[in-house]
Amino acid sequence: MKKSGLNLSPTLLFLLVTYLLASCCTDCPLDEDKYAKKIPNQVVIKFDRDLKDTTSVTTTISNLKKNGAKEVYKCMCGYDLIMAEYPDDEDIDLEARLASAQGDIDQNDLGQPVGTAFVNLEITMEQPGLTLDGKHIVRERRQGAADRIVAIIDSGIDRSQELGLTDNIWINEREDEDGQDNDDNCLSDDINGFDFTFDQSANSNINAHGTIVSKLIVNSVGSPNVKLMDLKIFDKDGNTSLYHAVCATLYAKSKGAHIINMSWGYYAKTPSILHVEALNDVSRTMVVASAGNKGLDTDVCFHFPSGFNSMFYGLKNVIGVAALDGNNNAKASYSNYGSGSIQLAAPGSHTILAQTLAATSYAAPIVTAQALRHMINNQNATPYEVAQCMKTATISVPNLEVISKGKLDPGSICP
Ligand SMILES: [Ca+2]
Ligand SMILES: [Ca+2]
Repeated sequence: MKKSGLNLSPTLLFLLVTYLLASCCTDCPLDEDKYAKKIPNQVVIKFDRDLKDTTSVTTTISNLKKNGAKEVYKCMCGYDLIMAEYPDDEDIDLEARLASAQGDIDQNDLGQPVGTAFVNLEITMEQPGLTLDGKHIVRERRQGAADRIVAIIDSGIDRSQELGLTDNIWINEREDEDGQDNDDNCLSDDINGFDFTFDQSANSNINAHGTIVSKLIVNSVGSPNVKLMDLKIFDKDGNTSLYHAVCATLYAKSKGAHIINMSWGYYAKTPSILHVEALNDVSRTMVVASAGNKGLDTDVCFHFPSGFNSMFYGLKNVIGVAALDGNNNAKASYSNYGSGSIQLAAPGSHTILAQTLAATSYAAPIVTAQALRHMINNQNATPYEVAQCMKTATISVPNLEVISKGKLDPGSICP
């Protein structure tokens, strides 16, 4: 099998990219305040070993609390991320806090820190969508070998019967609805997925964005073999953090998702290496990400995760998706684009749940749906193979400034 992912270590690549960007002459017209902001009172720590090493973790959490952290959150067991939150009104220089957190990490036998500290970033959804509220856990159906799992990292999925998604909800068969963690991943009742922002069972959806994304996928594929894993990270106002997005990404990997749909993103001069490493960690999973809706060239105004497939980052499992206009013959005026950063375009205008909506958020699910069709039709195809095929199996569109120079081909056969 062809090897995916990076040849350089993510850290080396990040340093190289940072150097290249700093020495370049990019001129993005975006206001600085539109870039993802650091969350000043939060530090994310990535261990060099997973959290099953309880002695080290317990010591570290205890050290962090002794040194001023008001709360320490664990991503989940089996992975290596925690987030320390400090009092809101604490006025500490961020770099000093990072150094302090790093210094507090338990030392290994060589006297070296056993982890790395990162800033956390705010992520705000560009298209919050309408309001829904569905509190239903689906636990009746059982999965089959032909099923293909798509993780919806978004604002939650409404599982009200009338929305018609219940047959397509993924079920964690090792978890019961009993308030306990039955499958030993340190998350209680993660039956259909998990709500990482509120650290609870994913059973509510206040912001309809994730439901619309899910409905577009299910309607487009029309197969009971599509299973939606509900990984909720956004609150009702469309806000989350990179830490929650990374935790959800790692969860999708841990439960065998074939595709991750990310109909969101953030602008940054350079992305967090924490994010680069997380997507490199899921290099065998296909990631479909929306390009963003500011009509910008993301070759100069960098947008992530949609831009991670660019030559700078080279994460080949990622497909960035621009939106076509209502006629599907040209890029929509609102859609971001990039000859070196966004892979292809797909229909972005849809009438769904009695609303006419247009955004790159709703173009990405059309690509995800096509990938699911390929994987259901060809059970031997790996997500990575399907992703590589779909990147170039496009229909050419004049003047379309994306890597493939084309739009999604609904008649393509991949791989
Ligand atoms: Ca669990
Ligand atoms: Ca349980």
